[in-house]
Amino acid sequence: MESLHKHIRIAMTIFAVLTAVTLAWTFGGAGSALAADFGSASRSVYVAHLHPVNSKVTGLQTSGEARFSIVGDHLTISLKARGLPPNIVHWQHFHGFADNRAASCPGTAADVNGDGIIDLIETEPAAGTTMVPFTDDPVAMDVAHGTYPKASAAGTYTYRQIVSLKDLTAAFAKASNDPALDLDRRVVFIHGVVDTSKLPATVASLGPIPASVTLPIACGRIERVNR
Ligand SMILES: [Cu+2]
Repeated sequence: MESLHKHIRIAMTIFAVLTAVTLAWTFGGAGSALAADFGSASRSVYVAHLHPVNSKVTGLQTSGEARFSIVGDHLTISLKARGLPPNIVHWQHFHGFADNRAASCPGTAADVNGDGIIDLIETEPAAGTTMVPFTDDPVAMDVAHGTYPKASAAGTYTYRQIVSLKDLTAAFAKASNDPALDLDRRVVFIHGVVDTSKLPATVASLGPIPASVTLPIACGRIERVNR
């Protein structure tokens, strides 16, 4: 009996060791396969270099870079900006045309009423309309009440959100009646000047929203780049 028990113990030990080896091999192998998959997973990257708009109003050269990185269903939206009117919240979105015309940033000719300022409404012939807001929850598509970044006292901010591409595309399709984000046909705008800015009455805005909130201060066309 004693000897049988000993045999069973030995057999169980061998089984346990083999199991551990098999598990290590399986998971190690799976880990490597996952790492290989991740490394080779196609990544699409889109970038917009933002240039100043209405620098006569801000007295600043607002600039920045917006980046859209897609891996699988994850879209990472990041935006770094500097030369912003400090200590205020800045609306930021991509704008474009639902009919898929390519949007572009407005030039000085966009100032059709000649008041020296390119207001939001004057950007529309070149850039289309407000589409996706870069808030703390872009999928909510809440342009007017979403939470946007606030510039530091030094006039900078860094924004970063990771969203489900599928969810954002669905929310966008519903809001814009456009089935695809088509990032490389859009432009990114940053808006907002201090509310004490003396804007003439000719500066138009969206409905009841003050022109100081919607005034464009930087724009950049989104382009697809390699990695
Ligand atoms: Cu906008």
